[in-house]
Amino acid sequence: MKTLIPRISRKRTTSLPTPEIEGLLARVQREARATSTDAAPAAWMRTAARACHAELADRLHESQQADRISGAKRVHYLSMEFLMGRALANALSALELEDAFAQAAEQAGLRAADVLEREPDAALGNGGLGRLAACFLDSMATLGVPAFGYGLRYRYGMFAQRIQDGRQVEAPDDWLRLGDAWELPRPELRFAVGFGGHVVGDGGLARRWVPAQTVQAQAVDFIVPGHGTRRVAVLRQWQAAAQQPIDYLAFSRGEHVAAAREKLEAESLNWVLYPDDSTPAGRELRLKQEFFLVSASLQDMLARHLEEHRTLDNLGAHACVHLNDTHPALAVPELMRLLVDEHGLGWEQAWAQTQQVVSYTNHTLMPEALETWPVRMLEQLLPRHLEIVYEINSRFLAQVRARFPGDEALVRRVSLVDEQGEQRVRMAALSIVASHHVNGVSALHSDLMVQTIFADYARIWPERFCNVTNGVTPRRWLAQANPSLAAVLDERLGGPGWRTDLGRLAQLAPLAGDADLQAAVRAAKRANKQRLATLVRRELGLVIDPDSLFDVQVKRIHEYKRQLLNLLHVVARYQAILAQPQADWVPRTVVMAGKAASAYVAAKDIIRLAHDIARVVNSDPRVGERLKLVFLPNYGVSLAETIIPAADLSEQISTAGTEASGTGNMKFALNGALTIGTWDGANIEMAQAVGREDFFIFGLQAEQVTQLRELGYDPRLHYEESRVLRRVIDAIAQGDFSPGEPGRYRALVDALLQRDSYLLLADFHSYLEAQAAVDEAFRDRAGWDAKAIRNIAGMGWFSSDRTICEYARTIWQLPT
Ligand code: NBG
Repeated sequence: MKTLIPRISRKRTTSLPTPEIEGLLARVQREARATSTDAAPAAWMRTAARACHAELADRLHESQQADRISGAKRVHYLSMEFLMGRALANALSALELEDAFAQAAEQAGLRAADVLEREPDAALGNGGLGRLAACFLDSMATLGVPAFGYGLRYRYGMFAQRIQDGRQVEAPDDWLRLGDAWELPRPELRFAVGFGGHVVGDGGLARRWVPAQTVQAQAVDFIVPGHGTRRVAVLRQWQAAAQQPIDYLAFSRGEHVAAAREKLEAESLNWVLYPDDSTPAGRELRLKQEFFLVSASLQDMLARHLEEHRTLDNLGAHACVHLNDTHPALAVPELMRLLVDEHGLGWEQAWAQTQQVVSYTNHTLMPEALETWPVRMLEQLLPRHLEIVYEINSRFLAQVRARFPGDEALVRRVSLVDEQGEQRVRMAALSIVASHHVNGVSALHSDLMVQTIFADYARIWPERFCNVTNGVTPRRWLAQANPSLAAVLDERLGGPGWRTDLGRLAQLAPLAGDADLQAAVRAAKRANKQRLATLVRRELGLVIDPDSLFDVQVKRIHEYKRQLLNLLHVVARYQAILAQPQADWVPRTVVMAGKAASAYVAAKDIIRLAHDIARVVNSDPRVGERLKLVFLPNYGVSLAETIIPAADLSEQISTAGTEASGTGNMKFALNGALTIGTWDGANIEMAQAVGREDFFIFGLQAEQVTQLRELGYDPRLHYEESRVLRRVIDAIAQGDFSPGEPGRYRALVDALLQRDSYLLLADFHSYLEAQAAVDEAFRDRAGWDAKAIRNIAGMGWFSSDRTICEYARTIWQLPT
């Protein structure tokens, strides 16, 4: 049989038999040929996705079969967000088909990259928390941890960000418009989820909830391939559907819209991620989403457990339920309800099982992010759950009173119900009380967590709290995003094994001075910078110099992450260049990207300011190539995959004590960027792993931040003392960057001078000094390359494989 598929020697032995690969690629070619040239890359993308998916579905079946037979303990990772990004490149890589695919595409006159780019991102998350969940699924599959991710199938994920006249405009992200070849519908997995109604009972602890409204939860699976293994994990996403698709009677009366009311109401649960919660309707929808996720997931888990074990007495020995932040905390009362009311367990027995299965990760210390729900709202939407929360609370508070007699202030602080003002249920408290382990996501964050927000609980249960520092998957964030560097590593580390054993990167450290290695790493970086420059030119029509220092800050826009501090530096540098045009400047391209929450005014002002500064700086002929500022719209996983490998410098500049961990910081260093950062989150552990000499650390440390705030911080002092700072702030305040509207940044500047809640002014000079040190280091190319290599070498520990091993051992207590 004549085939168009070239015979390729793959570096690793593939687990797919050759005829299947050929069949897969032949099918792609056949279908793609049948379409017009214009549609060819998109057709290739969809066909390749379908073909990979068929293979992954077989592997899913195998993995699940194996777990059933072995009676394995499974992890159920509940998360409102999974920021998966694109799937095809990852699947091809897991199936070891990348080279074959690229060559076949080439034969058809296409570039593989153009085909892969046609896939829309599954942007079902906001930022770090959602992307962490995605990295975890990749690692669980790769390590063979039996795992289900549970999430919602958002119809429109995170909004798409457009920039109009320098301002963020949100648009729905219609990522499913072409259908999704990766979805595996599971029509047999349907569960009813109730809302509202009332509770009936006879005074006993088991009662019966009679919901006023019921929707169907329908499972749709997304298969997550493991790398170097046939194992896969599954992300099970719930789709809500009405009990009855249409109201037939209403329809017959000609009331067509009314006939679809129930359907619309049910489906609205799946429309968007995080609906705007500034309105009561928005908040209620969010609460419904959270409950919908946990109820469907737990019913699915219990049904499987019963099928395999016939009893729920041993649930804790076979199941872990992990709460990714408090968003799925309703899992606690829902599991209790299912066990007590539906399955007839006694309260104590049910509570013992619940405590054996539940664990919880906290992802932020920001007090405003600690979730609470009004009792009134729970009463209406989830009356039985509120009763259960009260029962858990009264038993818990009785324990507290017994152990700390007379300390009513403590009782008030730790109660699951906040009684100050409108009564509200504290979701973190609910999660902690039910969990066997509660972890933070970096060493500093976990320490601060038990010293501050959870201090009282840590006093009651010190043994419950622990740390598991975050990590990222090297498959997506190095092997796939940075093939040039990956090739260098394959050569220097004796093959591709580092992809699943990232600790091997340490072997590079002694080679940091090797001129050949330096040249290879530098060439890879140069190619990535060129790729980014091409993208910037295409997107923004702006020419940037790939030989300038690429200084990058990409992440959600938030005041605590201090993108504004970055901008203050850009303005200071701009003014300095104008003042000393003859000085020997290291040319810089500052790249920023990130989305602001739609109701977050200050964050949106920062985006606008970045655009105003960029317009002035980039068009000033006196500056020329010495400084450029670029804001790339619509930041997401795919854009990150292009930007991060191209960075020379990674900006991780949060106020110390505010960034729980960061994971972008790890991705940058892994790709050979040097970090300018504060002593915060995982920056600390990274600096320790790499060596402080190869890190640009600046600013106040967390303790100093606390002290300064206690003493009373006055930002004006810094403004008055520093001429440089004054000129920067005055320029913004008087409209140098917004000449048509000088008062545009009044609010931003006032907030800085009056409160400066995140201590930008206090850290400004230290930041400028660190930036000057960066320039100096960059002048010495060999020295810089050596630092970059030592950064890469130090990142082995920051693989999410290591993170998942720690969770598996210490928290989930899986057999090793
Ligand atoms: C974020 C933190 C990051 C951290 C990620 C993942 C939330 C609530 N928190 O610092 O801000 O890296 O979680 O743990 O999104």
